Amino acid sequence: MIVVLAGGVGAARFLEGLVQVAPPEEIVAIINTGDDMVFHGLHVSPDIDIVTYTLAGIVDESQGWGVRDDTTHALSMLAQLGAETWFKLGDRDLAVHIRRTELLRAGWTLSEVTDAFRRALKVGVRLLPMSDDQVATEICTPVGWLHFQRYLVQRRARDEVLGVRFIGIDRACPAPGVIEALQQADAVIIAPSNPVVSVGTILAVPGVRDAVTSTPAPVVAVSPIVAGAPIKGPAAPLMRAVGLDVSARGVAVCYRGVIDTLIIDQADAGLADEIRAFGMEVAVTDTIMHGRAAKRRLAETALSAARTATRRRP
Ligand code: FO1
Repeated sequence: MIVVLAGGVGAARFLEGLVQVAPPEEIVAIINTGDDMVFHGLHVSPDIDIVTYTLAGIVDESQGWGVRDDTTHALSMLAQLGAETWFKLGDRDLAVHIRRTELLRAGWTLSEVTDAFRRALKVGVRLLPMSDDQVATEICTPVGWLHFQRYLVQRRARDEVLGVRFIGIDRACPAPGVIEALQQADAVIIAPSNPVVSVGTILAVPGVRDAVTSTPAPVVAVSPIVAGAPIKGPAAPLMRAVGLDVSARGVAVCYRGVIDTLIIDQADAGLADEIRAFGMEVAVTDTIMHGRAAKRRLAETALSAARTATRRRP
């Protein structure tokens, strides 16, 4: 079993490669839910949906989120009725949120809903929310604490980042299957997702960091930072805010003691020795996932790094 710690778009693309080289039913993705938010009274789980739609082959690839060729009639009507519509929810996407909210209100857990939806959309990979309990990632800015989606989408990441917190994390339990998957894994791969918010949130769920550090499986991470910049998203100000360098070196510092091997891009090959000195192995490859073949190659590299890894965690 291969267990992947997953945020949104980067993780979804990595998983698209992984399903080309490993049977989907042998892959489990543990997905960040700190980005979840209620819009129009509906529970939206962006990272779960991004991964589900991508693996179902229905994602809007140009955005990385939402459903391909979706329409926005409901959103136009909502705007006319005075609702806030900065978060662009397409009509098909809305159907998912309506059904999710309906099932949650009927007493289903987020894990149960996520599993039902991935089966309905014929996704073979098992998808586990990091927790069934509510956790909200908030960003401290000069205008106050903002929910991650308000910071990223509504205000377009324009505010200075002064800090990050995960509301509800202390009381959150790992979702059923999360700890077991990590304990029984043959390999754990940290996808090229934001190390501070996506992966950082998953690792902050009580019990998860310990399960990753103590798993007998090799733990490999793919750096989402290439040549000093994130491939996508607001990792740079968030990394800086928590005192990390925006570089593959900063990613290594963040994952020190958690991983055995860091996969970095060819553009960062010059940092390899410095990163090895942090107590991890380094594999250098092309990490930019343009196209199906590039995704497959990165997944192959991650699996081969896992096969050859020696335990470097304390
Ligand atoms: N990101 C945006 O930049 N603008 C949007 O309007 C937006 C809508 C949206 C709707 C559903 C969904 O699942 C994701 C959506 N995203 C949007 C992406 C998302 O907010 C972030 O990329 C993730 O939270 C980061 O992982």
